[in-house]
Amino acid sequence: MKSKRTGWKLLTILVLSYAVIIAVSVALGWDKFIVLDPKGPVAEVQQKLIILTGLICMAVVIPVIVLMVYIVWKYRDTPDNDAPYQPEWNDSKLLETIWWGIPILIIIVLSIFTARDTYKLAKPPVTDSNPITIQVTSLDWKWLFQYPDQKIATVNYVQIPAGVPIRFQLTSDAPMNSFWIPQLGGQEYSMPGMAMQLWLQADKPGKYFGSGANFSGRDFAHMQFEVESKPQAEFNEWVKEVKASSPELTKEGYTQLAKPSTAKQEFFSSYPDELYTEIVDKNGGIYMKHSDGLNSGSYNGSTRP
Ligand SMILES: [Cu+2]
Repeated sequence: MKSKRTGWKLLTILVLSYAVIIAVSVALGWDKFIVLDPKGPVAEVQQKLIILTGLICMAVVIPVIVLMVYIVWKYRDTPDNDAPYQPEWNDSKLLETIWWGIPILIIIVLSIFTARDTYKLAKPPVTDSNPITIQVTSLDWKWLFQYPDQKIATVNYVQIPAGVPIRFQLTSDAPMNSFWIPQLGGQEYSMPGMAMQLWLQADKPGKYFGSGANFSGRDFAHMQFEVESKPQAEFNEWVKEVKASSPELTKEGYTQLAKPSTAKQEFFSSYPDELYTEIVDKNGGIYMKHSDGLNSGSYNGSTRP
């Protein structure tokens, strides 16, 4: 009798603790779940997919938890328990069908929606504006951004025009990392010798958090960058200002920058031509291009920027 009461006490404490943890994190930190606070079309599609996946998973999680409690209670070891005892029972076509059928259905539904969105997001978001390209290199332990159309470069800061699709090209001149701006969309790997492509867009002006999402050594935790989305006119002004007031990034300057260290935000009025392709080529020179659909991924270097 005594152990039974202890069991209930333990269960009550457990349930209450979970309730407190959930209540506190919702009250204090709901707005910090930036993955669920999309600010552009790519992140919006992905948020819907995350929510759909979460809801479908509930079709498994909730029955499993309910059944677990029910079975523990029903077959509990007390003298007056009249639950059937069937040691020879070993087969049920009905149960087999249920517990294989539900997961198969879930996988089919998730595959359809995931494939649909993956193909959709490999293409630029649909807008009236022309996309711009930004070339991103992850270094030990900082991010370099080059603007091939504007011919400026920045470190740990990237400004983008609002409402314009951005074609990020990603590579690494250090251990691989992962480029992530949670409110604009999911992460994509940056790898030495390979140029990956990631379309993102911010709908409105604003500041967004960006970071490396793949461990890459000692100061990995400092590989954060600021993303600022501005109206097109202000973006153009900013480009002019950087061109007028910032130093050049020279070859020597890049060599210094690439050395392992952390960095503050930096701005450069120009950079060596072909710096990006040299970084990709010296490590292998593979250019992935997804903009015409997934099948055009290329391993032969024929789809250079
Ligand atoms: Cu790769």
